Amino acid sequence: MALISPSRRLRRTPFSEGVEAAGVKGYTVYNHMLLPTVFRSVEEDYRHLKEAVQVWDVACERQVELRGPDSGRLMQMLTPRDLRGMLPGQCYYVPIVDETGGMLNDPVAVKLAEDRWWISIADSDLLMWVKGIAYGYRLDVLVDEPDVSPLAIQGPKADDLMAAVFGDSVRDIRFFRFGVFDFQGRDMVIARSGYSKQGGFEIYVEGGDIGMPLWHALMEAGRGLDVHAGCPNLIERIEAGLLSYGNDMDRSHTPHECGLGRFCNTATAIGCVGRDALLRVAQEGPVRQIRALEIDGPAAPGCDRAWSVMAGERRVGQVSSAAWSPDFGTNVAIGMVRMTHWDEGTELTVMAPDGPRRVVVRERFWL
Ligand code: THG
Repeated sequence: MALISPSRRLRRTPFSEGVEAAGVKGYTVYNHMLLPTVFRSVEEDYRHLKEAVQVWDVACERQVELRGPDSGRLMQMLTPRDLRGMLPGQCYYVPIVDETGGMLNDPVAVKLAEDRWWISIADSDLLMWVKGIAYGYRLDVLVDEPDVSPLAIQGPKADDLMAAVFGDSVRDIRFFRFGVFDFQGRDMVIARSGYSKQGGFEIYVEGGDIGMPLWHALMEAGRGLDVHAGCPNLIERIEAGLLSYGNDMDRSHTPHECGLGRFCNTATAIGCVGRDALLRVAQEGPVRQIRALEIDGPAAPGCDRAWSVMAGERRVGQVSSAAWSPDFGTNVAIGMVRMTHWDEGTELTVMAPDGPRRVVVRERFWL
């Protein structure tokens, strides 16, 4: 593939210098920002992620900040997940839907205080939708993108690395909770979360100037832990069933079709703009849904367009992400399958770019 041309529109991050020094080999664009995709090779990165610890530049997980007395009300307008029980110090994975119940984004909401939230967004311009709603409803809230850049520490040795830099108390952070920790006199929000199933943390780095000092401190402290620069890993995230907005779902899908029904409480999410639409579709339940899929044959090529899934002559779904899994010894994939063919063990045919292959519907890869 040709090189990607740098420009001001394609934003660098506070950690780009470290990423480049670590020998990044590939990037994608995410929220108009560079997101590394490969360091050594996708398979080597995968193995290392499962055995050691990695530092990920995920600054592209931009924050939409809500500040002011109406921020809680605005947050609830955006999502069908009931936020009434959510306390400051908690993070929630929240589907964000439009007035038709279509998925606009699937961010992590971080409740900093009753009147202050960060929405840690996936790859869509959510800021504009949120600003539009705040303005249209005359809400008393400021909506902006602050200078906050997440840095993820992922892998089985993440606790040891974090404890070396921030002290042993980081070990006490519970899943999807955060605490505030000091680094060189600066407050850092640190959550136990991240886009892998290997465990770890996300540091919300406020102020680009402190990015490289923190990067160096982590690399220095992690020498004995085999720390390496890494990035969200395609193979591991498919095995883990973590969805990728824009790849696995978009505005044409409801949260239920995305398998995100467990993050919806539509009946009690009073104020959610997509509530009526979702209540209507939730009556019958979805007729297509995200599934884990196993694709036969040798390592499949990258999925850069939807691959049709067929039952004989009939199109019954599509594959949206696929990768060879060394640990499972097969191609793992994520796709959307019609209800008539979505049961565990159903055998179908996927039209991969190099020809048709057998594909089997799986409940999930993990467990
Ligand atoms: N962390 C933060 N921001 C993000 C991501 C992240 N923004 C972009 C993108 N990732 C958003 N998408 C996801 C998808 C899955 C999860 C988080 C963000 C996730 N899901 C777990 C699961 O499905 O098993 C846990 C969900 C739960 O139990 O609450 O972690 O990674 N800051």
